[in-house]
Amino acid sequence: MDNARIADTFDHIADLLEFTGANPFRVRAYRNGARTIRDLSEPAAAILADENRSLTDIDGIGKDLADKIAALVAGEKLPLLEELTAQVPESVLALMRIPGVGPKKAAALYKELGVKTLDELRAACEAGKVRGLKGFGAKTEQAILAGLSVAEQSTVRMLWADADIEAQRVLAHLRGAQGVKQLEMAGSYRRGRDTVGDLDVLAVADDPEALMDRFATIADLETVIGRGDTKMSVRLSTGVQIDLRVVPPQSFGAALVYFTGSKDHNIVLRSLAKKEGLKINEYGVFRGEKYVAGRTEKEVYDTLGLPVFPPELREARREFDWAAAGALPVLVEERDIQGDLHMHTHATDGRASIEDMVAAAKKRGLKYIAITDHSKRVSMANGLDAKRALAQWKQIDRLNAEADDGFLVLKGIECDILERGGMDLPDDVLAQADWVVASVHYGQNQPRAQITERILGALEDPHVHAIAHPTGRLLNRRMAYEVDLEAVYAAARKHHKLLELNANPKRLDLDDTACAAAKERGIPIVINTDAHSTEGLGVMRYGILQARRAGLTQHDVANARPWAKLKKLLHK
Ligand code: DGT
Ligand code: CA
Ligand code: CA
Ligand code: ZN
Repeated sequence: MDNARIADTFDHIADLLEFTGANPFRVRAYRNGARTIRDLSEPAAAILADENRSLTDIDGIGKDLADKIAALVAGEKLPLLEELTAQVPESVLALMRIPGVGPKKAAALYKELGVKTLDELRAACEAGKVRGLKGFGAKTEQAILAGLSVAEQSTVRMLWADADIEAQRVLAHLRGAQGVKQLEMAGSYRRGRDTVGDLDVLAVADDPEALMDRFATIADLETVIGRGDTKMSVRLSTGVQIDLRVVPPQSFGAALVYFTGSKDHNIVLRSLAKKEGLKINEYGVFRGEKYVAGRTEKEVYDTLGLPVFPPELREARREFDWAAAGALPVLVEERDIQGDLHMHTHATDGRASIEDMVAAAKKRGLKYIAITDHSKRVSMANGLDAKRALAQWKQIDRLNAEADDGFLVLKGIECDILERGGMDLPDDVLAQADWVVASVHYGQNQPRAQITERILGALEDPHVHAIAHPTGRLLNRRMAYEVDLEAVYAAARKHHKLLELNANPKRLDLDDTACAAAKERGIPIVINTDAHSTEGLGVMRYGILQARRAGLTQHDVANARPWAKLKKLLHK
């Protein structure tokens, strides 16, 4: 069992324990264990296999957890998990995963109202029964209803980052078949959508049967949903569905265009083709019955006098206008990024030291970073008060003074925007930072006007430089809070502030359409990783994908320039 699955198992145990009303310390031990294992930089199995090392050497892993990890790695079942599973009805598990519910509230709903299923939960909310429970209230009831809608969608769409792991595995596996000439992932995965419904693979192969036989041997296969002469669909045990299509070489480009989509992009293509007296489908471009093109995407787009659109732009948003004007943007790339301006260290809820983060950032080719630990309001993460922030910045001053390679560490902070409005740290402290990102972490259920006011207040604050994860969404888990983004754009523009595209694959916030709107209004976007470990710096690419979908160029991305130039974007 790999680290991610071990961590999921521990999280699951914690949920079940919490549901059954177990000791909170025991619950927390499993949650912390899950986090530790998830962030481990090597497989737990490797540590177990090394007789000179022990899992208990890792902070937060005691004997009990270590034994359970060993059992899981050995493929054994955990008696504790079996026991808990027997106590908790299956359908109740789905209740706990509703954004805004969680194990404790699920237990109350189950015990007090007898709610066992999502349908019963919706009915109870709609009947106004939930608001009467201790610790719930009308607002919670509203939040649960909203969460139910998120949950209904989230059962089918995976995060792009998770889809990527499966996509790479599928491609690697299929490449092992004899006579594969071309292989490409299409669909929403190729377009870089923040979430992906299913994977669509296209292939050219000498022997389609051999390729499909190979497909049937992929690890974690649950069922073959269907198989024909040139098409096969499977479902993996993770629930991921994959469609494979084998096409003749002269159709590969046409099929790639067709199955990359989006559907709306294809509709525009077909109507443009019609105007030229052409017909375009997944087999090729035709004039009457005569095949004219289809071997490559370029051949297909050439027949319509169009450029080969980067897949990220194929959403029938602006791409055809841009092409008509000969002004297709040159999209930002990860190698354009010079700095990363949002990350945490072990001073708060990160796992690495400043020095570790600097070394990892240099390895990634960055020229500067900002250390932005949490401010004190985030007590759960041991947020910094004024004294600790100032001490950390002194340490950064020393690091910069010792540096001989021009790498710059900025004195930063992720300062909370308080529930009542205003910043979590005093002006004279913030004034000493090089870089301040402001965030809403608490009071996310406040009314739209109130949350908007808080964010506008931060944008007006002369010490704040950017708003982090401006809508607070967590994909598949929590919807964006209510906020008037038009007002936020207007204030950001007026006060020369930046808006973040948080690259964490669970956030991707601002999303692609909001980034495009910000660009139109002249607001630079800063793409940050919000890393909580050295590995966390690797999520930059997910942010880049969304920036590309927004049509952002190198110029539109603030941190695709040296710090000295970025500073000029900011009004001091
Ligand atoms: P997903 O899987 O929901 O994240 O989104 P897609 O875009 O991957 O959609 P999917 O898997 O249903 O189909 C893949 C592509 O195939 C889609 O982007 C465009 C093309 N396609 C599928 N069905 C149709 C259709 O009825 N008409 C047209 N024009 N294209 C289609
Ligand atoms: Ca798809
Ligand atoms: Ca599909
Ligand atoms: Zn952060």
